[in-house]
Parts: sequence; C-alpha cells; structure tokens
Amino acid sequence: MHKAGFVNIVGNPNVGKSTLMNQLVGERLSIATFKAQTTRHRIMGIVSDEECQLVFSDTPGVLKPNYKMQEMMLAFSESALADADVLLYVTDVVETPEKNKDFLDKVAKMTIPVLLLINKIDETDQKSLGNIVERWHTLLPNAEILPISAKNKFGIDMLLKRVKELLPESPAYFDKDQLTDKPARFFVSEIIREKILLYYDKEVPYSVEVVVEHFKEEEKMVHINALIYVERNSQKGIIIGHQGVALKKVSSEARKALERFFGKKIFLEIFVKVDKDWRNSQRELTNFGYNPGS
Ligand SMILES: Nc1nc2c(ncn2[C@@H]2O[C@H](COP(=O)(O)OP(=O)(O)OP(=O)(O)O)[C@@H](O)[C@H]2O)c(=O)[nH]1
Ligand SMILES: [Mg+2]
Repeated sequence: MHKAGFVNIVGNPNVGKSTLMNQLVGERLSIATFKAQTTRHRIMGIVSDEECQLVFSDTPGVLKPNYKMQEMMLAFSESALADADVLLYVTDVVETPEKNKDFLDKVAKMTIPVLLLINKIDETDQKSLGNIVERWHTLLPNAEILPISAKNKFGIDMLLKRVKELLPESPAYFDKDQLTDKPARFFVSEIIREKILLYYDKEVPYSVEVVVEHFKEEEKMVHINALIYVERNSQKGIIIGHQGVALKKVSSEARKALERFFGKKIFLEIFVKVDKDWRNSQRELTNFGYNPGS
C-alpha cells in the first residue's frame, strides 16, 4: 500500500514554519530569518521513499493585508487550507493565540487531521508550556498537540512518524526524486532576498522584490544576473549605500550562500531599479509570480 498526501504548514508570522519545513525536508529550501513576513510564497518540499510521499508546503504567515502583495500572501496561506490532507498549524511559546482569529476559526472547522505544533519550547519551562497546551486545547479541541523545537530538531522525528500514519492511501503526486515545485531561479531570488532582510532595516526589505534576469548553469559554475526592485528612489539609495558598500556586502553574502546551495562557483551581478508601488500593482505582482490561484 502506497501513501501520499499534502502536508501543509500554516500559522502566524515568525512562529518558525520555514525552519520547520527545512528540518522536515532535510534541505534549506525556505528562507528563514528573525523578521516577520519572511516567506511570501507557497513553497513545496517533497520527501519520498519506497512506500510514501510527503508533499510539505511552507506558506506565508497569516496577516491582515495592507496592500495587494499581502492579499496574495494571505491567499497562498488560505490555499493551503483547501488542499491539505494533514494540516500542521504552527504556533510558538510567545505569540498570543487569539491573533488572526478568522483564520483560526477556519482551521477549527476542518475535518482533516490537524496537528497543533507548539514551537520554540527551548524558550520556555514545563509549567508555562502546560498552560499554553491547555489554552490551545480549548481553541482547537480536535487538534493533536505536539510541542517541538524546530531549531533544535526536537520532536521532529516523532512528528514525521505521526504524519506518515495520518497520510491517506494514494499514488505519488510527483516524481520520487523531485525535491520541490519551484525552479532554481526562485531559490536564487529568495537567497538574495534573505540577505536583504538581514542587512536592511524597517520598510526597505519589505519594499523589495528580486528578479533573476539571467541564469546559466555550467558544469562548475553558475552565471546569475539579478535585479532588485524597490518602490522609491530613496530606497534605491539605501540598497546601494555610500559608494556602493551596502550592495557589495549583500552581493558577497548572497554569493556565498548561493555557492553552498548549488555546490558550485557563482558569478553574481546585481542591479537596482525603481518600480513605483509594485506592491499594489496587480500586473507587476503577476509578473513577479504572485499567482495564488494557479
Ligand atoms: N528559539 C527558537 N527559535 C526558533 C525555533 N524555530 C524557529 N525559530 C526562529 O524563529 C524565527 C522565525 O523563523 P521562521 O522559520 O522564518 O518563521 P516563519 O514562521 O517561517 O516566519 P514567516 O515566514 O515570516 O511567516 C527565526 O529567527 C528562527 O531561527 C525554535 O525552535 N526555537
Ligand atoms: Mg517563513
């Protein structure tokens, strides 16, 4: 009997969904930073063996949209409620459970198995954890509750075992050697965006989109040209920095991370361009690959 299914990871921003997905898949597919709203897309990570195929989906943290891009992000999160065979609802030991109640109400009404994962238990003690478990039990009475630490890989093997038990009988959805639904270019832009999230403050990283204009993989080397789009001229100045120092630093960090990702030498060129208010332009969002419906 072969088992396969969609195991979708949802929850509020910054609770550790991407860290968890990377641990479950055993690869650093999804970028994860200390900043909320790091993930903007739905990203699949596929784990296969002889008897089963787990198709994990990492999704953006649930939020109240302020502009069109965030509407797309929320739509990605909601799409993960629609096609899940098993839902992993992630929370952590610091967030308020009542945040984003509408989304939680939808989760409470679901008829598929829901695992409520309380992440970051390395940051709390036994007694507080007991209280958190109790509160969540009232909020999602039908969910199985598992305390984990994604960062320390605590509880992950048990979680994998439980997910496999809950998986429906089904043939595989993807080739057994396929790792993700996204092309190499997507990971290039995400790795560059990760460095931007880490390097710049305030609104700047959130106003950025990274587009890979040229990507050519050779035997020992990958040639990449990327464009960083910002919303305003002032942001372009900040990204480039005095005498180009900031951009140089980001390029160099991104290049190192890309070399780890591809296991090859990377030739990377990055330019910066202004695209006014792209976060509110449906046309630009579609161009940039924000297509939650497809
Ligand atoms: N202490 C601790 N920190 C963790 C744990 N798991 C994740 N984190 C940290 O939490 C922060 C957010 O992690 P992400 O994986 O990016 O969270 P996310 O839910 O994907 O966030 P969004 O994509 O913004 O919704 C990062 O700084 C992680 O290192 C954990 O088990 N313990
Ligand atoms: Mg994330």
